[in-house]
Amino acid sequence: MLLDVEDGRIVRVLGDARHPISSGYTCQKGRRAGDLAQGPDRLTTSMRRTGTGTHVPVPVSEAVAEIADRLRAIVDRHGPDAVALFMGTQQNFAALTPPMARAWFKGTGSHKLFSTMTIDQSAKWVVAERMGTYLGGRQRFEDADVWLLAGTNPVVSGNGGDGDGAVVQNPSVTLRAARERGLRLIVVDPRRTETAALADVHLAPRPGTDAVLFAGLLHVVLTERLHDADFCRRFTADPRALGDVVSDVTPAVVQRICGVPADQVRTAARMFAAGSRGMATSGTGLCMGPHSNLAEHLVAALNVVCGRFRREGEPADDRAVLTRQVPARAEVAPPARGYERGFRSRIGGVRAIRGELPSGILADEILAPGPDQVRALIVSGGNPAAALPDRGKALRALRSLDLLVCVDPRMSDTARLAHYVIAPTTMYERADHTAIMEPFFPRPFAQFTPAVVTPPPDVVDDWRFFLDLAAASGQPVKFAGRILDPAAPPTSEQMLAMMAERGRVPFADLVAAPHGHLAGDSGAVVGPATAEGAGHRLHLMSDDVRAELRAALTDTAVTERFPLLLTVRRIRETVNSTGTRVPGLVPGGTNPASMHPDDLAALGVADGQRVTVRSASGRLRATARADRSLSRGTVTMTHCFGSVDRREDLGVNVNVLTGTRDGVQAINAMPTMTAVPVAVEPTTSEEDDS
Ligand SMILES: Nc1nc2c(c(=O)[nH]1)N[C@H]1C(S)=C(S)[C@@H](COP(=O)(O)OP(=O)(O)OC[C@H]3O[C@@H](n4cnc5c(=O)[nH]c(N)nc54)[C@H](O)[C@@H]3O)O[C@H]1N2
Ligand SMILES: Nc1nc2c(c(=O)[nH]1)N[C@H]1C(S)=C(S)[C@@H](COP(=O)(O)OP(=O)(O)OC[C@H]3O[C@@H](n4cnc5c(=O)[nH]c(N)nc54)[C@H](O)[C@@H]3O)O[C@H]1N2
Ligand SMILES: [Mo]
Repeated sequence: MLLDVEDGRIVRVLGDARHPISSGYTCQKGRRAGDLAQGPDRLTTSMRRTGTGTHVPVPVSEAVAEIADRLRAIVDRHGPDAVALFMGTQQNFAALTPPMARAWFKGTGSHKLFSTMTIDQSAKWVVAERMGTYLGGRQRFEDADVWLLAGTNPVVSGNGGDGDGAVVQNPSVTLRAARERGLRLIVVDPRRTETAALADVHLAPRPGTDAVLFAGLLHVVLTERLHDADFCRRFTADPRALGDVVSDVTPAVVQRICGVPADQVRTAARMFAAGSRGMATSGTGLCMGPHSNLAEHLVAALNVVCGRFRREGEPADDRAVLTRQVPARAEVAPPARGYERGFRSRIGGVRAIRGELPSGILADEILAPGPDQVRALIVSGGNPAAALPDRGKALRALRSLDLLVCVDPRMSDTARLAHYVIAPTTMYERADHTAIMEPFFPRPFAQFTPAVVTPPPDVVDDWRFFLDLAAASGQPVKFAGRILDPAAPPTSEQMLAMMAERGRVPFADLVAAPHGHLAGDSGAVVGPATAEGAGHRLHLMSDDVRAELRAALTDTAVTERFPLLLTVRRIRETVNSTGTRVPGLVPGGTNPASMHPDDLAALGVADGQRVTVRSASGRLRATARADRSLSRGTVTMTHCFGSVDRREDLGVNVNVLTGTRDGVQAINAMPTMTAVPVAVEPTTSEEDDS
């Protein structure tokens, strides 16, 4: 990005046309970075909550000392598991924050670690734990001739699931160019999204039925023998078992359950299998659905049976530039089912997966009495008050805490409930580099930037808060292999240099390249299997996966009471709750409930009229909007709007309609946040006033 800074203030933000990755592409949120960093709601000091619930400024050193005292008292009485950390999405946009937040947390001795991964795409973790992982790397977008995107809308989200970084840089231009060079694009989405409009084939399944659809795609690939028999033989344990399980899921069954015409299922399966290279990748539309772990498993299985991975001797994925490159090998890490051994929560016996407890049980961890009940919560770069399912319960839980600390540059919903709000620097006020963004770049690339705007006097870098808190609590902090001395802490630049020590570009080279550094090919290739690894196989089918498919085949989500399905939808102007408060950014200012015009007409509702949306978990009011891109029978609303302060007109929080009881996934306690059964009716004007 190029910034015009006058008198220490950002006056203009532009894309950098000389940038080798972005070529100057920006999104509107990026161009409004000045408003995000220095708008009227930007916190310029940390805050302490008073007895009456208002917040008053507090010097950050005082806040840290008080927080450390209160944490110590809680741990002395209740033990370390009474302390929890919630790591939000924006924590990942500063390279130093995640490792330092984790380092502080490790020193507490608590098991109560939560992040947004488990209300997002933790199904991908479950798949790796149940199926195993191929260690040679995935095929790339740049030389692919087919790609399938399911439940992701990268043209708006810049995401593309766990897809390839090449898809998400300037996504609509990239996808168009790929199609011009011959790539076939298949999109699976109940909405005719901005991405679906670019596709060769758009399958629009009934929301929540993707598992059946992917079972049907696998059926076609396996019965027509379009799979990669060599890859299956060498790297999978049980291709036959998968074939047996999907043998009944014919295109006709898919048509009945998913509403996708049988011939389209065949066309898509053949098109995907006919491609010589290319992956199927999926996003929140699958990972938030009612059978998310199964749907993800079957997407992964499709990639496996089509052999969409790099073989021995092929160039390895070498996008690790500042981080250590892990050698790629043509072998399998077998399924570990690590979640069968992780720390066991007293809430439903759910276990930690990859060291984290699922955020779907966070509110219960706080509310349910028990010896290790969570009483103190530190929130880093997240807004759980807005993001957690079952908004009512989430707010009750956060309000009941003995200590809630929120590190956030704005008074988010969570900050408003917090005892302490720590005001951090924002992105142009701190030095940073791209270590944790590497997988999102299309090519090996790295960039460093110093701070270019002077922060307000009493704000701290996020990482410093965690170091200072550890120091005040008497905990040592280990970073990049050494114990940090809190009395003489390194600068952010020194920390960033330490973090990049095991990379392949010297830090000085990075500093000398203001437009970023293309690292070039490393020359690494996929190596042969080790003696031990040669015996390992991917497991495509197991008893639990088989049982999940049986359940998905008989699921009937819509009922007379809730005849419509609410689906997730992101908009260009906000990233979760970020941007909702920037004046003039969101068209109309709030989040409408969008429906197909014929569905609105059937309900007797006009475009722009107020409606009530009900689910088994709650009800809310919203403004109806006609939207022809939607399939009949679906309603979309964007999440993370609304405010705990009723005087603010910020739309309404859709998590009033989601719950943590019904449709929760086994293993990762992932709630259903898309394909939620709802009913919509016109709101009378008296109702709306109340
Ligand atoms: N119903 C429904 N619920 C959902 C979703 C959905 O689709 N539907 N999506 C889910 C998903 S995928 C996610 S990831 C979660 C999002 O959950 P969260 O990550 O908890 O929510 P965000 O709104 O992204 O919170 C980011 C916070 O970080 C703050 N922030 C910005 N910059 C900085 C910084 O430099 N430092 C610090 N410390 N803070 C900063 C922002 O002001 C904001 O308050 O929501 C989930 N909830
Ligand atoms: N502009 C913007 N960008 C963002 C974010 C943001 O809030 N705004 N959030 C960031 C975050 S935290 C995340 S996790 C990523 C998410 O990135 P994506 O997963 O790409 O998120 P969405 O754009 O909501 O796309 C989800 C798609 O799933 C479709 N869908 C809904 N239900 C179903 C279903 O049952 N089946 C299928 N097949 N599709 C379904 C929706 O119609 C929608 O088009 O985006 C990131 N990028
Ligand atoms: Mo997310």
